[in-house]
Amino acid sequence: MQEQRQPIQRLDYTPPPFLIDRVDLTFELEETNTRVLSRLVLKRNPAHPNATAPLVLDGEELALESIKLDGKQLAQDDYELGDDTLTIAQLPDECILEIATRINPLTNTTLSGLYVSNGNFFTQCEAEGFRRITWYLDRPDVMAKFTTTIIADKTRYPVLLGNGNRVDQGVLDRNRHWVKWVDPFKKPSYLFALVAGKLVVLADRYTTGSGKNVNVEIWVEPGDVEKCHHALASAKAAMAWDEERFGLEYDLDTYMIVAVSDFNMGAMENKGLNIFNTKYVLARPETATDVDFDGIESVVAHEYFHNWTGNRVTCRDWFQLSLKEGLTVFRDQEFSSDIGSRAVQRIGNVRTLREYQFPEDAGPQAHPVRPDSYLEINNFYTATVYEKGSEVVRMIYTLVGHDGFRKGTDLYFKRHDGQAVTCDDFVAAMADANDIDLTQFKRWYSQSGTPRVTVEGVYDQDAKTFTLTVEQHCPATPGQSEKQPYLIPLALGLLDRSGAELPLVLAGESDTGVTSRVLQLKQAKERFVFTGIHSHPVPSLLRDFSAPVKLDYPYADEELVFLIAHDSDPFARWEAANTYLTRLLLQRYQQEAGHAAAPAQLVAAFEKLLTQDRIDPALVALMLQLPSEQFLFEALNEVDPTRLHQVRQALKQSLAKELRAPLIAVYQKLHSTEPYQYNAEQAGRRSLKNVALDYLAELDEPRITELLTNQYRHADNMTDRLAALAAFNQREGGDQYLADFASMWQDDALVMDKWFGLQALSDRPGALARVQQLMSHPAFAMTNPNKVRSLITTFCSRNMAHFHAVDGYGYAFAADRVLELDKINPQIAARLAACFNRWTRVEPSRRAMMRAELERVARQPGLSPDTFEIVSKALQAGK
Ligand code: B3K
Ligand code: ZN
Repeated sequence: MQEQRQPIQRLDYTPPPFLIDRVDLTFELEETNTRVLSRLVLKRNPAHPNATAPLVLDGEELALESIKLDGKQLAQDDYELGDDTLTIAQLPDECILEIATRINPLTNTTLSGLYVSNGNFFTQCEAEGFRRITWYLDRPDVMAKFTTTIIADKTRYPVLLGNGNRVDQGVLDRNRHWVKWVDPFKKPSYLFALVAGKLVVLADRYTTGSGKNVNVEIWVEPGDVEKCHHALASAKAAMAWDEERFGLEYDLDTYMIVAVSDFNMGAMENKGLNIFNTKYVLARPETATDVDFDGIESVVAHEYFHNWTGNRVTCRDWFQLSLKEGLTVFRDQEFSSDIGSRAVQRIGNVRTLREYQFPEDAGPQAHPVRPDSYLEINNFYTATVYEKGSEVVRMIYTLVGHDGFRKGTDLYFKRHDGQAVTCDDFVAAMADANDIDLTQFKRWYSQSGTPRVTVEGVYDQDAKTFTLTVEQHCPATPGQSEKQPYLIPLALGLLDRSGAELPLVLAGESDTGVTSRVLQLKQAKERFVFTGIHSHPVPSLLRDFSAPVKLDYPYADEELVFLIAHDSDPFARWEAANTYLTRLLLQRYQQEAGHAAAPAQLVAAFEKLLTQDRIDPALVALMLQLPSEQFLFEALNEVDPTRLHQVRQALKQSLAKELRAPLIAVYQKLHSTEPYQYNAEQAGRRSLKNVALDYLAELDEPRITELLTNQYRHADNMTDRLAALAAFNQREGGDQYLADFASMWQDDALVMDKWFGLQALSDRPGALARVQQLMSHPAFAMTNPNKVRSLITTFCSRNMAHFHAVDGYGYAFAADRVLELDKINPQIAARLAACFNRWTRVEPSRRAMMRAELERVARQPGLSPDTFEIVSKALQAGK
């Protein structure tokens, strides 16, 4: 392995030596040679320990043209140019620096900094992209007021957008024009943005509660305007919701969203000028699925909510990332719950957490919600910081209640508006506003790993008591061998054998009639005695998933089936089904009994779900789905992923056979001819219908093929068409439908991403060869992250059977792609490299092959810090 830079440590934080009051930027845009003029108004920071410290500016891939200090040109020995730094030792306490820099946006394939996509200019500065634009104190605790003047060719770049409000514009010689933008709010450099090019707009107005008129604008490439209505409506809904729920109004004259097809992630909350991946903006019923519509709604809301949680109050340093991300995810989840189905939203969020965050917390990259060190901060935009971070905020919400939480956020904004703060400041506002002590709770920010909560219940017939003994334990994680007990909110209920909810009265309390309550676990082991219980109850535990833990209770199968039918908490009801199915699949895997028929008890429970009318179809759809292979994998050791896949597949087939009639009946009942609309109700019915179809597609009968063909041909929307195509994708003879689909949608990049993604998930023999072949398809490009994610990352992280094929070709393919991408776009390469993270958990022969590939990647000279950090930590796990 090679020399790499030193990790950054959280405890090494020191305030910046200088503060920047103002930044005036002028861009002369040229594809290969853009000139950036930056005028910085600097002053020494009294909070810095050394009053004569030099100014060290960050910069990467910049060509320095000139520097002026207070109007005077600096000579070469007045400053020092390092690898990625520009140091000026002798500076007055207050001064103005003017720096001229040249950059090449066209060759910037990292998509960080200023780059070109489809002939237009875009920026991405979070976390450390601004230093790829100009020399700067590129850290979030330096907050300055920015102006941006953009100069560019009028014909090629008719639209010039920046942060804040447009204040002036004009024309220049050589067919050029300019626009000046002023952002009245101080901000860190990571929120800077600029867009220039041939774009068109869908615009509307929104009037805030206090009467301010805001222009809401969505900017896209010509031809895409008709696909922006859902994003626009989502933005307006988010604006109204944030006023209503959190008392937070928008603060500029214009709120802009710009869509770009080359983008490293989902979207970015730049002040007043959010930049989005096209995937989270563009949708029409014919091109986007219900899942896409839902994703657009929540990502638009998420970025909009950052205006307060992230922008007005920002992070002191990048270790505090969850301060804005965990909180903003919590806010977008609440938004989606309020405008759609809370239960469906909650179950979806828990599934995501378990599929992405639990493995992270159990693997080589495990880190606390507030990490302690990093090599490359871009590797820490993780499920732990985002999703577990949101669960941590949600636990505070559960502990202080709805109104208490609002008191806490009100105090947080009152104290910290315009500041760069820490997770401690957020927790302190919550604790102070509610007069509670959250000291123990804060271990959720500092300890990594998923706690395991083991519960036992003992019923005492004579005393009429039910005693729960609860133990918590958090496994060791890299760098953390010992853990302290957490404060865990455990929501629960008790059901009697008729399904009635029992009043929950702890020994020594009087009956208040509550039938669902939250216990606060604080110790490694504790006991709770419920009184007045007249028969042996069935406990309903961790209702609404009240804490991000793994819970064990020795349920009998019959008790789980009982909870599936009776639990009043929708999450717990779904969880009962999930627990039952997980247990069954794991047993079959372990006993090599993969081909046994589905148990009668399960068939009966599913049949009941399919034939009843009481439960929301969306919930039934969720309950009928088998746990994913990723989720099952985590519960096993020395895993043979191929066998795991086969066992799951066999159960699915057996259920399809046993439930053929009720599945067809449900399918027919829900298959409607009413025109497509995206709303929770219709989407719920479509999801149950398509889950039924997915089971039925396991049956090799002409009748089913006909169902699939009809749905594929006659669907008026992408949700249904893609569901049918997904089934064909796994069947012999499906290729003609894949070809038909491609010829219909070859010009729609986002639809082609779905097509690539389906084939990456194929079960059929030769899946890897197909993926390799598709890499030369005209619609594929290694430089486009959406394409790489759809085809390559999907194959390597979700096609368990083929990625883990015994011949090891899947591993070699993944390593080759990591190395290839590392030269193009290190952030995307590092994300892909994470497909090796669980290598120590597979059976020995695959383990050896995965290790060899990881070592091959790690040996590569010139590897980026991004990829190096992921593979070196993965290899550490084997030591
Ligand atoms: N804050 C951005 C993510 C930036 C990722 C940088 N590698 C999007 C979001 O979380 O809203
Ligand atoms: Zn975010």
